[in-house]
Formats: sequence, C-alpha cells, structure tokens
Amino acid sequence: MTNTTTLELIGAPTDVGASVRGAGMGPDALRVADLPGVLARMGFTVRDAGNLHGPATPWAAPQEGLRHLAEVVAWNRAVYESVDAALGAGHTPLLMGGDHCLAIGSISAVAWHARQRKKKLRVIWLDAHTDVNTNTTSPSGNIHGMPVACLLGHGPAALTGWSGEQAAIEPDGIRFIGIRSVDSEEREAIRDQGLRVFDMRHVDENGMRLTMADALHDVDEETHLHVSFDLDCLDPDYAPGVGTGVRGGPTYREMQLCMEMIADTGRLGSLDVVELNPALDVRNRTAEVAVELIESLFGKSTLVR
Ligand code: EXY
Ligand code: MN
Ligand code: MN
Ligand code: MN
Repeated sequence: MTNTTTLELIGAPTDVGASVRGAGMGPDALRVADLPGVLARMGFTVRDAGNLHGPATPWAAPQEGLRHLAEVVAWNRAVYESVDAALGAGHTPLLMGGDHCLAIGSISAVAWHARQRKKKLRVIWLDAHTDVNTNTTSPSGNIHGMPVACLLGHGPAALTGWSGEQAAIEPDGIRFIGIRSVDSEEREAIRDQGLRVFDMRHVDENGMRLTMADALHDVDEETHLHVSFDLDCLDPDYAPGVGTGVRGGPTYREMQLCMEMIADTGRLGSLDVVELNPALDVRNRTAEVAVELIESLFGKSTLVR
C-alpha cells in the first residue's frame, strides 16, 4: 500500500443473507464514522462509489435450506460487478456491507483477477463463525453462514463458479481467525477439507502475535491478500453493533495487533467489512471501532520507534 493507491469504497446496504434486520445500514454508519475522510488523511486517494442497489429483503422462510436465494444472487452480482470494475481500474476495493453473504461476490471477483495476474490468493477470514455451512447443514438457512462453503465450490449452482472455476478458493487458501461458534456439521467440513482454523482457544494459548505470524508466514510478494472482516469477530464488549455476537472474542488491542501484522505484509489487496448493524449499536461505537481497525489494516502505526 502506498499513497498512490486508490481505495474504492463500495456500499452494499442489505441484510439479505441474515435473519436479524439492520446490517443494511452498515455502509452509512461507516461514512458517519468518517471512514472516507480518515483514509484520505492517511494519504490515500479515496473514491466513494456510493451504494449499490438490489432487491428488498423479503423476510421469507428458507426454501430447500436457503433463505432469499434469488435476492442473495442479485446482491452478489452487483457486488461482483463493482469489485471487478475497481480491480480492473487498478484500485483497491473496500466493500462496506451489508451482511457476510456478500463475500461470495467480492471474493469471486478477487479470485478471478488474482488468477489473471498469476497471484496466489490468500483470504484472511476474521469472524466468530466459520461460515462454512451448506443448505443441508445450516441450522438457519441464512446464507451469511454459508459464503466460505460457496467459495470452496460447495454451494448452490447459482452461487458457485463465479470466478471461472468451480471453487474460487482452495482449502489451503484461507485462514480463519477468532472463531468460537461452529455448528456440528461445520466441524466435519473443516476436518474433511483440512481448513486452517485459528480458534479462540488457539489465540488464548498462543497469543495474537504467534497466531498471526503462523497465519501469515507463507504470504510472499506473489500473494494477493484479501481480508474478510466480520465485525462479530471482536468481543461484543468492544463491538456491540452486530446481529450474531458471541462472547469471548479478541479484545480491541488484540484485534489492533492482528490488523497491524496484516498491514506489515504489504500485500493487502482487497477488503470486506461486514455485519455492522447500526440498529443494535451504541452511539455508533462499533462503526468507530471498525474505522480505527481499518486504519491499522491500511498501515497506520502508533509505534514510536
Ligand atoms: N452458524 C450459524 C448459521 O449458519 O446460522 C450462524 C452464522 C452467523 C453468520 C455470521 C456472519 O458470520
Ligand atoms: Mn484510477
Ligand atoms: Mn461471517
Ligand atoms: Mn460472524
């Protein structure tokens, strides 16, 4: 990241993949917390592309284990197109969700570009949840619990294969950080596919520093690093404005270190910030915390040395 980098902010105001309302207000809460201004003051060229448009959330029951499939496809198409356009223009896309189902479109576009440029794609999935359910394993039918499965090629035909290959990412192409809520059949998928999950017990035992050193050790100059940041990764004491919070997450300082270590690789190429739910927040605190963490992710250092 240099200050010749153009950051392209893309708002996707929807809660279509969730069953708790409110994530659709996430993009504007990030703007109210001055995300564009903060990044501009760091020296980046910031282009706020505004908000995408898509169907209203129907609040219907799941069909064949999938809630709102047609609407999830439509929103992800819009996300794919705009992330693809940003990358095509040589910009760094920053997707402001919206719920986490939007990572399907975002990461599919990133995977397509990484393949064209012969880069190795590495996804860092910051989340309380692994989001690796399918329509047959999900307890809820909510597609925000399924984006990783779709990206690995295990989802409905309408949500797989967008990157030009059945799987946008290989099992070895993703690292999960902060995990503490995994459904029983997700556990089997993790084991069967050999996914690298750094859960909260791992963070407790090793600390965030060693955890991130391990997760990032093989990132090299040929790597395109994509961060998919679900705000429920943080402990809800620090980030109350989320729809599916789980106690026992990283503290503010641990999360800062995580972001700083990703920044230190110099390979960050694209970002999703998702699951911010202003309807459940306290005076926009979670949006402000998100902005502070994103600053660190893009290289702001508080070190005096
Ligand atoms: N594992 C649960 C489910 O699939 O319904 C909860 C998923 C919550 C997903 C949030 C966005 O990370
Ligand atoms: Mn340009
Ligand atoms: Mn998630
Ligand atoms: Mn989550």
